[in-house]
Amino acid sequence: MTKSVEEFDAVIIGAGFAGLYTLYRLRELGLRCRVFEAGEGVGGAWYWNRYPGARCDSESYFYCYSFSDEILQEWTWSEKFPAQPEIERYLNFVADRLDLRKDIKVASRVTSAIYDDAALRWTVSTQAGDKVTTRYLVTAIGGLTATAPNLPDIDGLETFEGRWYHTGHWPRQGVDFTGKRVGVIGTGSTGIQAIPVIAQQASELTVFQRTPAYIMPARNAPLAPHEVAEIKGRYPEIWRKAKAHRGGQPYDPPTLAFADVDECEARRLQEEYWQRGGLRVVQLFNDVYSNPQSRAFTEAFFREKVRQIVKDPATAEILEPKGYPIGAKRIALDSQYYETFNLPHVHVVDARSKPIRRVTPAGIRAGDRDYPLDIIVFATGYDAVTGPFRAIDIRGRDGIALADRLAEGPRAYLGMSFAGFPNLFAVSGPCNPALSTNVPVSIEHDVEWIADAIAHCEANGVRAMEPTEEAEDAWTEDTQARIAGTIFEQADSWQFGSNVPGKPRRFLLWLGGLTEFRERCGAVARAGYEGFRLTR
Ligand code: N01
Repeated sequence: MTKSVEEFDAVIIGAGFAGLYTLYRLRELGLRCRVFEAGEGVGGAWYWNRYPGARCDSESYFYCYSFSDEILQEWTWSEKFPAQPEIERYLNFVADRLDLRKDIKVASRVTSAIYDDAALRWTVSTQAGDKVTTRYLVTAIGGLTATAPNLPDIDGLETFEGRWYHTGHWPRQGVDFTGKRVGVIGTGSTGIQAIPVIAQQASELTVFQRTPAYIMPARNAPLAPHEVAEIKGRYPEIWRKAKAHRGGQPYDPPTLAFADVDECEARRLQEEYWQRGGLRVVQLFNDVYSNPQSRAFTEAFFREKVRQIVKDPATAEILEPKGYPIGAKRIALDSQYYETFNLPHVHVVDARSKPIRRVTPAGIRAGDRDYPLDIIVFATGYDAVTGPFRAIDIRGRDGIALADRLAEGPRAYLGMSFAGFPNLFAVSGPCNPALSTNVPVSIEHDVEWIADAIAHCEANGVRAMEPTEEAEDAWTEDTQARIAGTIFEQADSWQFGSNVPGKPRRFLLWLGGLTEFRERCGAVARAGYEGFRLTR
């Protein structure tokens, strides 16, 4: 007897910030939903990213959902910058509070989603053996995830006699570095968070740095009860500001230009911001990215800070950010990163002048030296944005493979839909601003827009909705056009896909900012879903 295939109105892939909220909104529409999640619990990126020191660079009070007053009032953040376990606990709290678990199947990695042109339905299969059909398919798979790590193809890794880990796929039970000689490859946001924590246990820590990052002190601290009460009391204002901000943050845009103050005052202000900590240090001047003088001043300030903190001049010189403009790669927040290099057992290798040649059974060979290691940590990032889509076999009308379409570079309409893939919606897909913003605010926007689009289909007898090729082409071209002349062109980064050998150098994010994005998507909906083909 053949097993009957379960039918859903909506299948959602992923149970992180995006998937949980999508489930909530689509259930509110009365749809029968199923979430498939690869991890053994909810959390998405915050389930997998449990490497030492994993923490959010956005402040906790606005790195969360805004849609529920009850959740905002009932949940209390303990720190200014929340660590991974607390964010994972928060997402579990939300899942329980909204009774979401009954529609979530964990430990079920989606392997394929195949569209049936005749039935206008998707068939979704998982590694756990599920096979279901659905009318709507929503991907909530994130853009920087364990499904698509960037693991450099370094000769000899298979011969290594120690253990190695990628930060995006960290063992749940943790890793004990006590007494171990550890090598960390990569000094992006992740490496910068992990290195000071690993250094506390390791007997010897060697950091292989190819490009020095621009780094600001987080100055993380516990949140006092009076601060929590003050935040909870002004949430309406916080969200009004965040949603009117191009980066989804509740900050006033900087009004000061570099030329407004003399150099002495500029230094005083910069120092004040540095002492306060957080990403705002770089937001002192409104022309830091556009005025070469403003930029040069800010970059020099950062380099001077490294020389002040790091005692050994040769080490400081390697760590000083240089070679590309500030902001062209993501700026990182640290807790004791530079100070860590003052410890006698911590060393940095300039992997630009002494490239990693191979992994040997005993460690890493870089330049003409061998570094004996017990553990190698790859903090080498992700095959971002298109990688997670390409990891699933998604086939649309006429069997076209999304992986093939995205192999040539990012493309999508409104960063949320693909021509040839009816009723498939992507939260924070390619050509979307989300990863250049405070992500939960972007996610809420996308989920609400998608839920409205689905409600429109349900109310108007629309059986299938997909963007036209022309609309997708125009949005994709606009995504690339917005990069021209910006500082982003002057660095290799995951945003460009240039961190992954062979990946086309095409910008993955739409840079218009969240406010313009909100207006553009709203206008499309108000015009009866302009740019979409609606099949009744
Ligand atoms: O990855 P990255 P990440 N040999 O790609 C180096 C988000 N995030 O995981 O710059 C030697 O930024 C590479 O060197 P280079 C955030 O959006 C958020 O750190 O290519 N080195 C670089 O130093 C972030 O931007 C939070 O020259 C190699 C590093 O590895 C994104 O995730 C916290 C190499 C990779 O840096 C990715 O950050 C953490 C090789 N073969 C991360 N290959 C939050 O706060 C790569 N590298 C929410």
